[in-house]
Amino acid sequence: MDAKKLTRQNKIAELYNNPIGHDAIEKVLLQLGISEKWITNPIVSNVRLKTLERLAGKKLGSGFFDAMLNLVNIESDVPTDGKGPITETWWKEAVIYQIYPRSFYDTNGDGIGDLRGIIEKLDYLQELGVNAIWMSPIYDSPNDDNGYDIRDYQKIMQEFGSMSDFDELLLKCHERGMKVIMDLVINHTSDEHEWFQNALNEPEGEFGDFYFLRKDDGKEKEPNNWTSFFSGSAWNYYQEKDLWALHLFSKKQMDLNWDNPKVRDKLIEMINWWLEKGVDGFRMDVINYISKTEGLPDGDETIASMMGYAGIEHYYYGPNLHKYLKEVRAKAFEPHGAFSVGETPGVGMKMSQLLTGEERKELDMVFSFDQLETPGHVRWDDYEYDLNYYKKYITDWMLHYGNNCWMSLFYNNHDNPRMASKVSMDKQYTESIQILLAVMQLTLKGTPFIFQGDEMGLVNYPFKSVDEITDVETKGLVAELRGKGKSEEEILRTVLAGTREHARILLPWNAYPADFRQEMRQPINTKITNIYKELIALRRSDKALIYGDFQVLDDTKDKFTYARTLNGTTYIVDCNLGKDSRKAYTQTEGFALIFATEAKENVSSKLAPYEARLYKR
Ligand code: ISL
Ligand code: CA
Repeated sequence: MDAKKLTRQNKIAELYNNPIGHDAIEKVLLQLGISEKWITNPIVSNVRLKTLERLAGKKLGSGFFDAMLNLVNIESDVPTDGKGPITETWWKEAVIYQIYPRSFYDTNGDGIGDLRGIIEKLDYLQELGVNAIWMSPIYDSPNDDNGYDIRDYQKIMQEFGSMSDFDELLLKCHERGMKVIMDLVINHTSDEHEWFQNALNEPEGEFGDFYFLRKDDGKEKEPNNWTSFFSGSAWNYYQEKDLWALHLFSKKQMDLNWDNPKVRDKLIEMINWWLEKGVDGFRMDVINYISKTEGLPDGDETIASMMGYAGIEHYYYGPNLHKYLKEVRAKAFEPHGAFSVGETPGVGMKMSQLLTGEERKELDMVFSFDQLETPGHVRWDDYEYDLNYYKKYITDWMLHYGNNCWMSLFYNNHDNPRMASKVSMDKQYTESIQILLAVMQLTLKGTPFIFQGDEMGLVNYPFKSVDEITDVETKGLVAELRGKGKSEEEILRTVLAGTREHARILLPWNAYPADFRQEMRQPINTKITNIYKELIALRRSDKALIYGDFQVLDDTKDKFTYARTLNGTTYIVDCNLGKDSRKAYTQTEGFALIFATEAKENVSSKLAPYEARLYKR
């Protein structure tokens, strides 16, 4: 079905009913912390866009409306109803474990995790019960962004080991029935990649058009106003060449020009090379950013101030995104039956349906990030995450995403602080929160992605100073805040709230030499590990927990009680998402209590703070 083209004559309601308009408005509301009730109120929804433009005047500016309409009108498709049967595949049934190799397990004492470390821990992972691993990048890289800046796609990072270590790892995973998912960073390469070096040296040559290189206009001014996610302008100036190059991330992560078919050919060739080695799939880094509006126009200032970054409306759901994804799928993934999960910041549910609908042949799944902060908050805010928001978010997706789409279930990753710490820093609740999160992750509908260390009960690390942090994103932010004259105390608070470094501390395996960065080790909570084992085994033993229907039984404040049902088997999951005790679900006659946060014999008619129980019939 085709989407209707919209103009300023249309009403707010019509914009909101358009799938892309819907997601864009929701994103803005979420960012501003405004309830969607505001937009569905008839007084507001009946207003024509041109009237809103006049009323809002300078506040929104006409560029804002142009940007919204452009975004909406480049999408000609609408999602299907998704009411057909669910197709069964291995990646829907898998429990995937994310490894951040640098901090997973170090076997040679240089302080850096390595491939041999992963090989040595395969028994551990198998015992845990996970049947797929996703490894953050292990390719050759100067490590400006810990491997997300790739210098050579077909070489292993020296600190991590060699290609023969990799081959052994792949083989040993497959011997254990475990799938291997690689990280594919193809929105950008390192500035040290030979393509970029060639492009700089010979801008008129074959590689000149592999990136976004722009001649200076004589004023040493950036070609547009786009900003980088790692602070400052998204353009780097190469004085000796008098050229600017685009980088949405660090100055050493240069955006590839996907509009050049040779770029796509080279990347597809490389992907096929890995697939032929036998890897089972890819997690695709910021894959929704690969197509940019032609001519790279300035970003709208209103959107920039709402979102914190200028230019995103020109690439987060770009004009050729679907086309490029279909091409990669058809020429690489499809012939190998490989799995793909896209990392897609900023993309909402309708956009995700258009990216992952099984009939569309683009991606298998996406990571959508709007669940990670409550409305009105950004990662750097020091606040307590209210799980009632997660309940609302996840319920909406599970009920409306459609049977032709499949969700990823995750709470954190290598880019985020640990969710358990975000919910509460109060130690008396930590363990219960961790158990609660595990119960939900392994009983909700979708594919769970466990982040390394979650199963050990790890929490955020209490950094004492910003100097302890090596991450390029955090360093950029610290410099920016200092420039704005913020106090060191305030800066540390911001960093502690949001830094990615929390997720990147070396895992505290017992086998380290005693003196090795002792101060950073947290004790492993084996109770949590055992609970993960139990729940993973349970999930893998019963398709009701995978494909089963999802139904909400109680979603009053702090309560999240739901059922999963398939072919006569029903599970009831009864959760308390808050700090006060709550009435436990009572309609459990005929059900057996199969899991509880508290010892099973102690369960009462009340759920303790953050308690979770699981029943089966
Ligand atoms: O910068 C953001 C907005 O605050 C993030 O949402 C960002 O877009 C997202 O974290 C992208 O992450 C991925 O690409 C980065 C890399 O540094 C991350 O580690 C990776 O997960 C650049 O490759
Ligand atoms: Ca090492």
